[in-house]
Amino acid sequence: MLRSKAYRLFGILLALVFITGCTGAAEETADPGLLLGFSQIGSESAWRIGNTRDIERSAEEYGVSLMFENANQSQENQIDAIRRFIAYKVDVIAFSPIVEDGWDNVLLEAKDAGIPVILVDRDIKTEIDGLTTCLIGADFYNEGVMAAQYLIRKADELGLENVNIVEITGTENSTPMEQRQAGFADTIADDPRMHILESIDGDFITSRGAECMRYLLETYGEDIDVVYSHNDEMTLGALPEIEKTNMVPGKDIIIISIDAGQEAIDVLKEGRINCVVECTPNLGDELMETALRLKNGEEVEAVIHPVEQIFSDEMDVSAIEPRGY
Ligand code: GZL
Repeated sequence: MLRSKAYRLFGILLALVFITGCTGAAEETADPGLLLGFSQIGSESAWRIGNTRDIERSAEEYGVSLMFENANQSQENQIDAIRRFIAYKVDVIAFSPIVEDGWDNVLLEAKDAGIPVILVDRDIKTEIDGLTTCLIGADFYNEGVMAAQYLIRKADELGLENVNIVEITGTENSTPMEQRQAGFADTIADDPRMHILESIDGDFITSRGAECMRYLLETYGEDIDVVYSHNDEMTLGALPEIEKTNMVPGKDIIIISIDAGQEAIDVLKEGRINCVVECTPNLGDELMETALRLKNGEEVEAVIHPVEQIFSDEMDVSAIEPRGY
């Protein structure tokens, strides 16, 4: 009796060792995890730097191996980076396209290589279906709408009968530039008080924002009632140019910006600008979760928009929490 029990126990132990051994072997060949290639536009703004920081943080937290390349504002560098990701056989490619056109060839190469592509932040224009799987980024059109809705409320509050607007736009042919411009223009279109004197390309950078503001002040001077700037860097470049005149920004000229980085919130609190629409750079977690779903062969949403808010002189700005970018 005892002998048969011993044999049974031995058999069970042997089976356990075998299963564990097999499982151990399975673990050794387990999925090494996701390898994600990401091409970033550059480091042109606090928003962009915050976006990069959040993607790196999220990759670390999700255990994703990140191949990160900074294109320094060059579409050619982004295309080269995507080709390197293809050659390296990454699991998923993600990128923030600096402009909307010119991606078909390289994305067809990624498609032929069987590598799914995620758009982060900005979109592309193409006639070819299936080049990308998902767009994770802000609803830029709505940001333009929110900016215009604030201006309409402000004009009502001040009893303005005529509102002359100058617009400093982001990079021409980029999604945020085109949609922020369209959302704003469509929203003021039926308001007879609103007139856009001129729109000028500030390329999302501080120095160009200053140059644009200098030109606009020389051209329109005290006729300017509103500056609508597509991002904080250009706004922060424009402010000192206005302050060289006898006009006070935030009082004589209504200033509306977009991104809501810390520096913009600081000048909002100082009363030097009147409104800043949030465009969150924190897209890392949505990117990692979507990339992991694609690697596992799961369906993903076509568009993922983060929730965004507006900060303005209509609220207690002293209560605005630190922005983190
Ligand atoms: C918006 C992003 C824009 C920011 C700018 O999602 O594409 O690019 O508004 C940045 O600050 O340069």
